[in-house]
Amino acid sequence: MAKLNRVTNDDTARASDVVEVLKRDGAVIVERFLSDDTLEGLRADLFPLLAQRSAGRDGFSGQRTRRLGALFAHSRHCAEIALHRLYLPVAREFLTQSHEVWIGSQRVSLAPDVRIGMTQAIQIGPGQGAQVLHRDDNAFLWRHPTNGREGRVQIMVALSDFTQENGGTLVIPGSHLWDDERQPLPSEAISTTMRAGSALIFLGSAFHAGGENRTPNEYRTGLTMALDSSSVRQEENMYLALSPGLVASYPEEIQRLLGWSAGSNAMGWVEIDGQMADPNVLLHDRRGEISSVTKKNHALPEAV
Ligand SMILES: O=C(O)CCC(=O)C(=O)O
Ligand SMILES: [Fe+2]
Repeated sequence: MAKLNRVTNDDTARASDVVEVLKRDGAVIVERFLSDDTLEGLRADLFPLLAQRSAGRDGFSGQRTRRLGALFAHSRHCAEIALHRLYLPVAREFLTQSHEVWIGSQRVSLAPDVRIGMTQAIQIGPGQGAQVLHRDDNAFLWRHPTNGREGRVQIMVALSDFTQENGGTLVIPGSHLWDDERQPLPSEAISTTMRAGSALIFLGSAFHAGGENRTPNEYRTGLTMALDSSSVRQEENMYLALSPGLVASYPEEIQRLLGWSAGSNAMGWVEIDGQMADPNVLLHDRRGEISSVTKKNHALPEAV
């Protein structure tokens, strides 16, 4: 395949269109993903902070690449990306598949929720060489082929134009279907070319890398975010990156996506008055409303 497939974010585009391409290719470009106002807002919030960051200290991070994390602390527009109608429902489709398990004598169906696993603005500077091809779900030691059970659906939103010359993300379409023995080759990768405001969505199992920036003075800036299954630990430590007060200032859906939730598979509970409780109540000082996650979510038998 010589190029990545595209879906345009217009009135007719549906999440299922994005899912279909992702299942087949492992990656898809969504054109006009952001409104012009959101794009301008993100650039105004993040570019001055990126300018103050040092470049990476190792080859993978990129010695001519600047990175900025904790993005929900730096731009409230991140919420629009996480909740986007062509991203969150797409991620849910891949990440929230149910599993049948035995709990005592009961056959119970458990499904993970979605969490924001990491956020990062990445600015690739002139002279930066290509990053090595990798899978982002390596962080979870995920096995491949995944047979459709993905751990991550990642997005790379272009905050500047992405070109073949300035380091547009390299992707190997179809590599999400490969096993763990097959080595990725640079000759198999193609560049993501897209206008600022468009986005590349790719599965955690797809091989990709930051591209080489061969321009004399052009910076390539992208905002990446991961939506992960709540059955894995978040890669970025959100509980240290974001203060509880800041998280509380976002809508409850974002609070839960950021990890302030025990979710449906009881990952992340906190003990309150002897109960394994949903931590979301601590953000709002609603301790009186605690509910035990084991009772609520697992429908456990009364006595085991
Ligand atoms: O900057 C990019 O295009 C991709 C970077 C990347 O894949 C990573 O740092 O894991
Ligand atoms: Fe990556």
